Amino acid sequence: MLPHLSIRSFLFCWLCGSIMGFATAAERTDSRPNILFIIFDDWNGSTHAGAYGCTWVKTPNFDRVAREGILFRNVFTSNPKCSPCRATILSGRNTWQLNEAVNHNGLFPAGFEVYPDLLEESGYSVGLTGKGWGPGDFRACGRTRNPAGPSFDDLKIEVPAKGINSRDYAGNFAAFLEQRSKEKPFCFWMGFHEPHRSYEYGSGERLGKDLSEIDVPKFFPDTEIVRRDMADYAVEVEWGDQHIGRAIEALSAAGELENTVIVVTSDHGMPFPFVKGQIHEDGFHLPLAIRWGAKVNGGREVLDFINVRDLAPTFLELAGLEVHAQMTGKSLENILLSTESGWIENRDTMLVGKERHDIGRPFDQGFPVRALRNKDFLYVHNFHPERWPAGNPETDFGNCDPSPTKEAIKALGGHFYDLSFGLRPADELYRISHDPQCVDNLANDLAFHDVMEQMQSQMMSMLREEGDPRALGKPEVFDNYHYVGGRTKGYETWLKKVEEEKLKNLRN
Ligand SMILES: [Ca+2]
Repeated sequence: MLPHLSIRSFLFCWLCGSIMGFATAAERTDSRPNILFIIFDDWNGSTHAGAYGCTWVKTPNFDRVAREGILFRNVFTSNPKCSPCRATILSGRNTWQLNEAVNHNGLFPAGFEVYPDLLEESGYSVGLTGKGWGPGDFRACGRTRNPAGPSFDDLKIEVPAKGINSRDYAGNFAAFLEQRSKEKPFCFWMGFHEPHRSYEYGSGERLGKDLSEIDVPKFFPDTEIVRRDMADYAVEVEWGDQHIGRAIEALSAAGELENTVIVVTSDHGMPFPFVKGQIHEDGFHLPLAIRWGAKVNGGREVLDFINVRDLAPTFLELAGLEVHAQMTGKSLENILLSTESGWIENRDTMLVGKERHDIGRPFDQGFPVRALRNKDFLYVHNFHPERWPAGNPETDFGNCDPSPTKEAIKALGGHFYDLSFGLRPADELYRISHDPQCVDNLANDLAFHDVMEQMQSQMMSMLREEGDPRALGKPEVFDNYHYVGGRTKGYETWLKKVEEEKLKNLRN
């Protein structure tokens, strides 16, 4: 469906063009804002950025975007893993509203509209460098290109760094700026591969990180191995941050900085046990900074709860389009154009969840969870507490990336092992205002019984309204969706054993 300009947005664009578009007006007939969307892969940015108070990860360019624009304090992914989070960003829907795209390493159904396509249809030039939507298969359902945008070959644009593993994001973006159609606004997706693993062991110290400055969270043992692993992660974050700076320089050189909405975020928390892929605050709480020249009053901090599904509706509205009817997120336009800080629209409740991530359980089972976060608490419901949250021990906890920290915790056992790899109860309740790292489960504390009951009921009611099959008595759909990723070494042999055991028990 071709989107249409609303009258209000048309006037807004015309005014923007009249007031601000002089730098590019000579070449541009369409003065709608450009959109540069920058996404890190596995960055725990809401704690590991200078703008949020971190001293051992240096992010001067993210901090600049925040300082000259807005720093968002409460931003969440609907599902803390690469493909489902990115599917939410692109489609403006929560992951349980996306059929197969709810799962990691699954398919991206053709029936869901994504904002890069809608902007392109309305006259934008679109482009993509680095990691878009994935891992998964977008072709199986009839798509011919990554939902995050076309390749440079499709665009016939020559760039300095080609291929899926290209790390010269800013160089590629500068080439895009140079060779794109200059009459049109653009929408560009810059997807860093950092700080996803793997890392060069000891690179943090080699590049000057002082291990004594690392802030080790409560859910890890405070050891040299963990500190070194976190220092190595920090230098990967800093690589991405440099590319934010270079992208801003390229925009400035092209005369497009004033009229570009720059958005910087991440898909979920760091690739360490207890965090990536897990429903804990560090897993799903994201960084977000948005700069838009003089249009957005700088130096502001917003406390409203933002879901990454709010981005697609925002981009459409800023481009003067109606928000697509499929999108369940809510545009941030009013928040961006407000001059206030703090709570602006009193958005103070958020749903989070997951189904299947990486395999490591028998019969491709996921670890289904739904959670509700409000100002003070996080309530988590694990629908299958008998399953292993990070994957089965027999397949080396396949939903947790291999790392020195993972090995250290496995070797140590005990409390830290249980936190990262052990079975979890059906219900968890964390008082985020007192326990932001989610290490003290209050679900069995009678003092919080009423809070938990109220949140449980509110969560299920919200999920039913959203049409979540998990809340509507049809949970079987999720584990039946295709899995297109690889399996842990030894999985097939182990699965055979599990099946033999099952048959034996049936005969007995
Ligand atoms: Ca990721």
